[in-house]
Amino acid sequence: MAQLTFERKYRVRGGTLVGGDLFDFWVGPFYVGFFGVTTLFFAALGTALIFYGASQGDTWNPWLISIEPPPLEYGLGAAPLLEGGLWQIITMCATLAFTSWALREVEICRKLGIGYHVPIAFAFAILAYVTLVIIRPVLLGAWGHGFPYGIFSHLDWVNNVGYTYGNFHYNPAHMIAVTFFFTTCLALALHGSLVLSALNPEKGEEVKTPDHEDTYFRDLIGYSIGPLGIHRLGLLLALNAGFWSAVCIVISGTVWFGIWADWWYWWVDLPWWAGIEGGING
Ligand code: UQ2
Repeated sequence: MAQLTFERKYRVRGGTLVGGDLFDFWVGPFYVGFFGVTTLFFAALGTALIFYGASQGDTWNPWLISIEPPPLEYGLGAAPLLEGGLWQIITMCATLAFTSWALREVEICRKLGIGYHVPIAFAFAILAYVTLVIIRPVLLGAWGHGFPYGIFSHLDWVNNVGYTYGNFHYNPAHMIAVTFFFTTCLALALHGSLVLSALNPEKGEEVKTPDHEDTYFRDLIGYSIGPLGIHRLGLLLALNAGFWSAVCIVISGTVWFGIWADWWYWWVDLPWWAGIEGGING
């Protein structure tokens, strides 16, 4: 069936978490629902506040516009609008918009009777953001530890936080996260290329079956993870990339305060090579 004809078939009532039938309708191709309304509301309010904040700043250069979090002195208190208060409200709007979007995904899953894989995956992305602007600032005792909402300014923030802890590349959770990001790229490159090689033949040629895909990797490395397995693997890799990113930042300044390179002295300091000749402790 063509997209535009089968869509109607799946427009079933119910599955809503909130609001019953009240918002259970579509606008064009879009399902609305209670959380469609809240997504739109918080996204629009947050965006409007970003523009208001920009109008109160000293530039309209899109690279330089920045909505700053409050100075550290405000701790976890509410700040005046133009001294980080806007950042606080925008952060709330963003978090509620993202969460609403995830719950709208849940409602659509329920309508269709499919698994919750997509909202669960999105929840990891939300977790990464919330870790940066809520969880870690709360643990450190000041909203000022959140990152500023600007293109260059957030890059400066990453740079400065990185050097505060020496060099993030020595952060073990950062290492794990980066490894997952790269492995995710490897898996998607393998998967995307393999599927296209079989499903997108030259003119006049026939589409090949999943058997061809399995056989390709059996021939190459003696193992195929399978057409379902590759998607499980891909999801696992991607979720871990986001998760370990959140771990990497939340442990910086909460469980480890110094430079990350020093963390590795646990290895150098292992008792069984204390005093080895020529060694660092020798
Ligand atoms: C596969 C398979 C697919 C795939 C890919 C593989 C038919 C269409 C890419 C091969 C993947 C393997 C062997 C796992 C690689 C491991 C890592 C950590 C990247 O077998 O089934 O389905 O797309």
